[in-house]
Amino acid sequence: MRGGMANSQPGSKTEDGMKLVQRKNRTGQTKAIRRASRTPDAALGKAGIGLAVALLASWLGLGHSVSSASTEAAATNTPDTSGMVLIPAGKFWYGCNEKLDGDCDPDEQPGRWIDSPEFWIDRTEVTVEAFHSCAFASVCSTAGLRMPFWKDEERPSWAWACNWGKEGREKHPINCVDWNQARNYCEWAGKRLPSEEEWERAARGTGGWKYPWGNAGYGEASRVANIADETLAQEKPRWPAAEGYDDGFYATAPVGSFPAGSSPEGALDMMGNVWEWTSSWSDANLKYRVARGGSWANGPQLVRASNRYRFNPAYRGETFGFRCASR
Ligand SMILES: [Ca+2]
Ligand SMILES: [Ca+2]
Repeated sequence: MRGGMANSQPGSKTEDGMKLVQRKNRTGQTKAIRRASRTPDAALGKAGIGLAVALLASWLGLGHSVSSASTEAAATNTPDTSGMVLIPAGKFWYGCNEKLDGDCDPDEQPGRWIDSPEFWIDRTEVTVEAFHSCAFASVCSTAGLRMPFWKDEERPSWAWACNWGKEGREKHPINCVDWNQARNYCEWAGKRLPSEEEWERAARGTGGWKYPWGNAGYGEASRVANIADETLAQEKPRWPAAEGYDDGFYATAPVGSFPAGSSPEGALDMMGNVWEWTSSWSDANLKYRVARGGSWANGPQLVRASNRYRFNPAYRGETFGFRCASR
């Protein structure tokens, strides 16, 4: 089983994310379901806001007042659908399509037709630039955005992959972001996180495609998504990258870099780049949130429209990001 985090080594059982059920990997090892003990600790609070402002001022080299920024925030709570795509209401195939997908996990089965209401979803993952606007408005906390955190530890060796504050990554997805930070951003934007059902509908259309663009696999289609590819494999030869597929990006790519990977309604990067937090709990105990879509650090087995993964909502992975939805 490949971990959701770049830190996880291929074939190890040390991934921070947890698949919803046990299954065997390609070498016959049984995936372990671990129980994470940490609770979300990055919820927005007064201290977080203060830190956010301080970090932001440092990042910008500016000294804007909080009061004026707060006024700006108050005016920014009506969803702007110009950067969104409309997903029409109707039935769609949800979960594994066994006719064409041999990589399905048990938690994707059984596939079935379900109803979906009309909704809007962001065309792309939320960018560093967009998140910055929320932080500048003193609404979004920037706590920890420069440091991956998972398995109850900070991961400084992967801090380079966190996009916040890195010159030239303004159009990249905000990552190293926990679930609460994602939810707070969407609320500030007058939106919300999508449910995993909505996310899957937006990713694959109605007819049970394996990917947003259809059923052609990586290497068969053109450059369709940023996943673990030949570019990554040049640096990490042991990584479970897609053989024969080169998207040109080692880590995250600017959002919208793969128009050939568009969903039927025009959503981009539903596959890869960063995992996307959803509003859905993965379990009755309300411990884990479901993330979808895989990332730049994952090989083809995990980067499919019906694949599901669960994460401790406190984790801030360099492979985690999000997009928002709205009705
Ligand atoms: Ca890549
Ligand atoms: Ca994505």
